[in-house]
Amino acid sequence: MNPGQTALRIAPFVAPDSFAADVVAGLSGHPKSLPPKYFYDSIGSALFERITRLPEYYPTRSELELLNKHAPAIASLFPPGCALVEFGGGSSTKARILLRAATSIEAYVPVDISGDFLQQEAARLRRDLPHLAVYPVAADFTTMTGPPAEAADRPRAGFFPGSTIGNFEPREAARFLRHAARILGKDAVFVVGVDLVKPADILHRAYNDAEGVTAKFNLNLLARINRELGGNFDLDAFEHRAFYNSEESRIEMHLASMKRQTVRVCNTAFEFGAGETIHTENSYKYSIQSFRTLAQRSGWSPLKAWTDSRFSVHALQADIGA
Ligand code: AVI
Repeated sequence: MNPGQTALRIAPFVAPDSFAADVVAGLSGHPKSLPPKYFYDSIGSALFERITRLPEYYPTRSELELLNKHAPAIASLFPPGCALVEFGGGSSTKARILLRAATSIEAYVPVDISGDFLQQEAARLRRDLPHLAVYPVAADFTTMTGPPAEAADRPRAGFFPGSTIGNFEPREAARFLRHAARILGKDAVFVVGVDLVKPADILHRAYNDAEGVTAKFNLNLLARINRELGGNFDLDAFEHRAFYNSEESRIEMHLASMKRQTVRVCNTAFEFGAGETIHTENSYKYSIQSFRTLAQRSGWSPLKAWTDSRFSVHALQADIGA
């Protein structure tokens, strides 16, 4: 997920036995779709890592620059003695920027489904920042019911970088923000990275890179179905498509069938027409104001936003308690 690190962005929402059921349900739908959380097996995570370094994919670079530039201002918002809870914090590259800048942070609590990777990162952090208490929590943060025990007695700040919130439908994003407000508690500060609406050609290039890495990332979903569920997708008979849907303010990714064909997965036959697509991902883009409005409807008051006109980092304050 972050440049300079081994890619291990394991999706935070995957129950191991639901893959087959989700694939069959998604391919049975009209239109066909697959949940984007399944992009992130080890191959998909490595491909995503390559995406973050592509010249056309600006979000990761923009966010790192914003965090580096504004870390002291962001750090000044955190309450003394707080625990920083990172939602999906498998890799701590971005959190480290805040952890180094904010002496107010005494504990770091990354919550991620990928337990092994969390432990490795925690060990590295303990070595690099010996004053910091590091409590990795292997859990699905979307279903976590309260603050992690390790952070329960401290004031809390939250961190959700990467514009991962853009991969939620707006209604799910609102639900997640309310959920985070309950977990972090009254008056908590929440730092959220959000990609901005911008001219379609810049967005188009970011999701249709010249090297074809995003295409490989998208097609890996079909390869994963073949590997893990014994599917027989012919990868040469599907094509990556990504375009900006301006009415919905989102990049849509699809896999288009290049011909009429039948594919078998889990003993079920799925018919594809020529040109029919599987919708694999939405990546919503917000303006500063549209994200603030979403946050305000979801239990948060906007404190400040930093932007380079491509990407934004928002600081929010919780106005509802746990
Ligand atoms: C993880 N997420 C914020 C990325 C995005 O830009 O929506 C996933 C991605 N899909 C294609 N390229 C990158």
